[in-house]
Amino acid sequence: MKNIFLLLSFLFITAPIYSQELANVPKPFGPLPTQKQIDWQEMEFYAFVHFSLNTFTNKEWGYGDESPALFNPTNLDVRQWARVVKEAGMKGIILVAKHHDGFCLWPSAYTERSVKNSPWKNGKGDLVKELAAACKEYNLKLGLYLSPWDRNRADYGKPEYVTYFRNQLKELLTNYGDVFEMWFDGANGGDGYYGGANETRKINTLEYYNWDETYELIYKTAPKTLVWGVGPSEARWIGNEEGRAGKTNWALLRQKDELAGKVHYTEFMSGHEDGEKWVPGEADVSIRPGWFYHAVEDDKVRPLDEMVDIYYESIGRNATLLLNLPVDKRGLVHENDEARLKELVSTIKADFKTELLSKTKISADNVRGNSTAFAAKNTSDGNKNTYWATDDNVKTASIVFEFDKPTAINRILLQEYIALGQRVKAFNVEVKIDGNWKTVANETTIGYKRILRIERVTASALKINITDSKANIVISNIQAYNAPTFVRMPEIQRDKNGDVTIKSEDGNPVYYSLDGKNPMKKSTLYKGVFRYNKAVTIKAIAINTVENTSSAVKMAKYGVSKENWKIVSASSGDLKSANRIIDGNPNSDWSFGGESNKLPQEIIIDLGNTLNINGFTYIPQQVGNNLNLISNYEFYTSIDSVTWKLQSEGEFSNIKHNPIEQIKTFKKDKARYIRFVAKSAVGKGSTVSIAEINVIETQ
Ligand code: FUL
Repeated sequence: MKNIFLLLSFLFITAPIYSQELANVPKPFGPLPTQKQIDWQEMEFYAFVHFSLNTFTNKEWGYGDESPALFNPTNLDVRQWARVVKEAGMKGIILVAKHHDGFCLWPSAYTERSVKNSPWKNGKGDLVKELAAACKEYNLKLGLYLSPWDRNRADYGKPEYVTYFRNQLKELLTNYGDVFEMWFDGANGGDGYYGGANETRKINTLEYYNWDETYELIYKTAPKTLVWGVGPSEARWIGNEEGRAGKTNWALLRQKDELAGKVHYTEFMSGHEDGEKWVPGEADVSIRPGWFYHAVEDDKVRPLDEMVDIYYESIGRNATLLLNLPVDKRGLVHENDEARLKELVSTIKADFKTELLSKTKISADNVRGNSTAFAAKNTSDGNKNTYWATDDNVKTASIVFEFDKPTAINRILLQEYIALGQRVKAFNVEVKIDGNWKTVANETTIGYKRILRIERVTASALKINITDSKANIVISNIQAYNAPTFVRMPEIQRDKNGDVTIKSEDGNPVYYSLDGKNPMKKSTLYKGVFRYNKAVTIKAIAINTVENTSSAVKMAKYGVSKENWKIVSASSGDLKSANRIIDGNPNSDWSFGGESNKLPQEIIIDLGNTLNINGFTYIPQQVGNNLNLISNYEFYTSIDSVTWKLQSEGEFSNIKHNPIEQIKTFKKDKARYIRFVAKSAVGKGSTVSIAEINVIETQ
């Protein structure tokens, strides 16, 4: 009885205060996220797995005619994938259930092109099911990728294929428990097997799939699933396959324009300030250059420096990070990839070890209704549902954090309370040093999360000035850290003659080795350009002498230098500048073809000596916006430049969105001359460009 009385009096006294504050809650502004989108955004970091027939055929895109019998992992262990992902703090795994070649990792009732016709588990396996179970065990969410493009199906391009596609969608969304994200890749149309037709088929993606209807089906079947990619999706591609969002990054998109084909994908990096829908960005990137596993990339796992930058430029720029781990032929995440992931995670953990603002004195020059419910200190209470808010129409305001004593900081993390919309258009950061305010950052959007890396300063106070906002300010979290100094790896370059230059940040001393062993401080100190024209693996580290810390090891692998190489002829283009394709510098390129020189076009190079080679690499143009990329090629060798032998031909798959070094291998042969033919280009034009051509030498 007494308790009831107490409760009633409590309600009576407190209710008016709460209702007043509730009534004063800032009004939502602009397009808003759904709860599903908020939950998804809070996942922040999750994995992608590309593992299919391509893993066994060593391709990035299958043509569609590969036999399911090739799918034969020797040691497949999805629990290993889940463990690696869990240990990295990622929250889920998106599995490529069907890539462009049409092979299905689950025994689909609608096709024979699946695991059921592979030797794996005698055709009794179901990889999607196994992974769903492993995700459950490790408390990870499962997502699935179903390629709309199918280079195998005879009916691709006809209405029947859309029915097939939807049937498969239903299978995936009903048989494997909750699917947190459904991934529809944009690559669609082109040449393929198509049931033996071996032809080029183009479709209008937006019309062909009737996405409105397809989405209805998805939501009816699986309302918890967030749909990514093409159609009226709930999350967008970030516009590159490098995992980098724009510094300015709105979670909004003019999706109507996009669906009308009026938005170029490069706009996805920043979204649209005036977008009419909440369509946040997801940054996808592979831990290696390719999406599928290729043994030649075992030593090309992205360096730690790059991985750390990716983290800060995706999660730190209001995007989620979808990191691909290409499972190898055994059916495991490769140890090199796991090791790099561990390095990344320990770097990030160290960066965010001790939060520095929660013990400061916090004040703001405007607090909504002067109410504690919206106080400045809410940005530092560890509660994601409380926030600092300003009065209506107050779109500029400052929040100040005063330290007890001067404190070193170099990371600042900010979060808007996105349930009420994304508002901030511009802000800057000031620090107080020896009594004077100094501006250390000038930025634009915040969104769900923004992390700034600034030069380390020792400050007695920190001030964030919101200088422009779409509506009043609503910020839920502000933190600061003092991350350990990250020593960046040195850059290694070797030119045509074999002259090696190594550069480091801030002139940090560099130690290197030429014997493949990891360099240490006892290794050779780099004192300036040196010549090394034989085949070599150069490894180098930079040392921060103040803190006595080292960078990660930078590795550069070279064949015999190109000092004896000569351009013999080219079917078009300026011959003199063609030397740029053998100058050892991937940032200089040369173009040929063009309006009056339709493809195919070719170039012949004299290697100066007869070499044993078993492959070549083509580095496409790296610098610029509209890269002139070769999509199909032929590669010949000759000893006398009279008789030529075709060593390799085919496509540079996915080069448009991932213009990485293309590595093609073939059976060892002697070659003095090489002839590289550009058969077709990405896009409409016929100008093609080469940054560098290399050969792979062997004994
Ligand atoms: C691309 C695809 O074409 C690649 O093969 C890969 O699946 C990547 C994630 O998306 O557009």
